[in-house]
Amino acid sequence: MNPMTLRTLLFLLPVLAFLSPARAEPVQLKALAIDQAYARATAPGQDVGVVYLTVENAGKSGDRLVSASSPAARQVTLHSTRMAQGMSSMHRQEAFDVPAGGTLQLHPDGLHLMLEGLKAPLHEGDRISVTLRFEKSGEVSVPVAVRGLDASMDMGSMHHDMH
Ligand SMILES: [Cu+2]
Repeated sequence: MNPMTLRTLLFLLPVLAFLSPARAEPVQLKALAIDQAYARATAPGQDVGVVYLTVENAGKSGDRLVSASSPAARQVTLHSTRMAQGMSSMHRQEAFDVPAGGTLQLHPDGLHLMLEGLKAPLHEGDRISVTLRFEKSGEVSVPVAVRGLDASMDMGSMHHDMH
């Protein structure tokens, strides 16, 4: 590699890092760091979406995620997914615990935020925002990247009539 190419590369590296959506900084709210927030793209006609994220609690006391909202949806609810007799179903939760020194992890197959009454379909590459409200730490708005349909398990096969 000639020195000119190397210099060009070194110049471009910070730019590329900045452009990469995977390198989004965690959002800090007091002792909580909210990270890896993403939603799944929706199929035409589908008016519900799903959001996953992690909340790391560096503090000495536990907190609870008690509600969420988004300009992209009529309402956002807290859900858990359960398997029973080979069928997965979703159940509404009052709150998600964020243990002291621990991590709340939302993921396919487990806890998630449900976007209900989507105002527009979610397309891969879109960015929406979700506001999270914690019992003690207060509220914060986090950017949520929309990933493709294969970014998580097939939520489309789930029963949404269990709410
Ligand atoms: Cu759900």
